[in-house]
Amino acid sequence: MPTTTSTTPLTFYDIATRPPAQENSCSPNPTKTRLALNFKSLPYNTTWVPLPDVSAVRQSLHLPACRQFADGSDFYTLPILHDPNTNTLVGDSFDIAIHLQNTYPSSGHGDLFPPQPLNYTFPQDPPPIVPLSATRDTSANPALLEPYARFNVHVDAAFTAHTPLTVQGFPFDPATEETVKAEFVRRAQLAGAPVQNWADFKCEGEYRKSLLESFEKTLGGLAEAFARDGGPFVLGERVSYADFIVGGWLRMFRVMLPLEEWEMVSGWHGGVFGRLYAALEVFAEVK
Ligand SMILES: N[C@@H](CCC(=O)N[C@@H](CS)C(=O)NCC(=O)O)C(=O)O
Repeated sequence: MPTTTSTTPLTFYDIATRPPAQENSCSPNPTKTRLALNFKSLPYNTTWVPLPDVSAVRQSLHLPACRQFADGSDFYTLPILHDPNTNTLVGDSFDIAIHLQNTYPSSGHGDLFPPQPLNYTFPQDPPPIVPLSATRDTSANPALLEPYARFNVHVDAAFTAHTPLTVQGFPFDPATEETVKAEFVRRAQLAGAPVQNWADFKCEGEYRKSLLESFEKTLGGLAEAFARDGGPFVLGERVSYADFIVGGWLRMFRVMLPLEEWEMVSGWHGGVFGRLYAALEVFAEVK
């Protein structure tokens, strides 16, 4: 049984998508945080931030950027967590999970980081597309936390390589849709991509087919981690932050892929990812 705490509610900053958030919120790194907060059964409120306001909100909290764009300029991101019980602000999903574990070690379902090897490796050198923040503090227990940190980088790389499949399914908040589309085009241009407008992100025909094949193959390597103890989680029946790392990305693909493709993904490799997604539902409540 999860234990409950009498803490003051925390504030969790997530990216606003098309309402209702319960159906459409799907940013992978904030989702990792939501799963961890729900696992810990902590009281919290969500502050939904429109995507064009993320920079201003993060800067108003005096949190440095933990990513950079292709031209080296700062890329301000969410999630952010404010914990009034410790007077702490944390601005990276992995750092947040460590904060929750250190501050509330036995809350909710207990240990987010049980010892496990987590050997999955993305086949190419993972490019630092979605880096961990430089401030992550694994020093409390490097032997325990480094495998999770490494798994986070490799899983991020595996899914990020296949995000062109999702772009056209982005659940835009109608209030900011045009601004956000223009911003995504600007970022792609900074990275040297030959795009002039939103329609140029289309991923269709042979390109889509080959990317789906690559995605299936890539997920095959990751599926092995879940096969070892029979699933649905990496540690069999015991959920851990490793499952939330993958779950954050599965949520994005579930929301953004056409339904028939999501059903394909859920069924690949003996249904490992469909079973994981279903087993994580209990931690996925959007509040
Ligand atoms: N290393 C950071 C990366 C955070 C990140 O990349 N967040 C994305 C959403 S998944 C974001 O805030 N994007 C804002 C934008 O695209 O403007 C973490 O794990 O928290």
